[in-house]
Amino acid sequence: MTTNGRGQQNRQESRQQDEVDVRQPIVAVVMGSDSDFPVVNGCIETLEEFDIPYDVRVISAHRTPDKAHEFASTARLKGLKVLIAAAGGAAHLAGVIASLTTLPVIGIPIQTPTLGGADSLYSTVQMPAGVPVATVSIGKAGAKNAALLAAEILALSDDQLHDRLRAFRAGMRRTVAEKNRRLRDQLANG
Ligand code: C2R
Repeated sequence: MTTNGRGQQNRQESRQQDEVDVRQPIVAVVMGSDSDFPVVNGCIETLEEFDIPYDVRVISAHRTPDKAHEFASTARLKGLKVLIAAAGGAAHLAGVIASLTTLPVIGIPIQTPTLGGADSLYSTVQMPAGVPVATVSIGKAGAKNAALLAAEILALSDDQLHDRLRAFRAGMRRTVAEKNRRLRDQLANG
């Protein structure tokens, strides 16, 4: 599966249905199985929200080691800037990818029915010194934060993206202020 990012909702709405995003992907999102997709989708939606061109694919370090090797070792040459890898259980995908590239790698630990995702978290985060994987939290919050962290890395050299991140934070502040106001009104009015 390969897909390019299509931008914020208002941008999407202003685009024609058949308009193709031909920009070079700068973020790659890989997952160990399509069963991870319901969680990883939150990451993809956030990349879209920030208008970051991305590529998505299923690759497994365990089940398709040759593909994982080929993907990671050519990622930089292909113009990718940040790699995001989601996996569950014995989640070696992010670590293996990180071992084959100097691009920043962000790991998303996927929740598991047996151990709740602690297995995925530990096997993603506990990298030996020398090969970092920036590991986010288990599940949907982590998936969203992986995209935000990628955006923050890219915004170091992209002022427009930085502006979008600042606007996102301002929106969050307004939402929290509104929640605070509503709760206090509710409590004051019994
Ligand atoms: P299936 O649903 O296909 O059986 O996969 C996937 O990320 C998924 O969460 C079950 C789980 O296996 C994980 N998986 C890994 C790796 N490859 C697949 N952890 C890997 O290479 O690390």
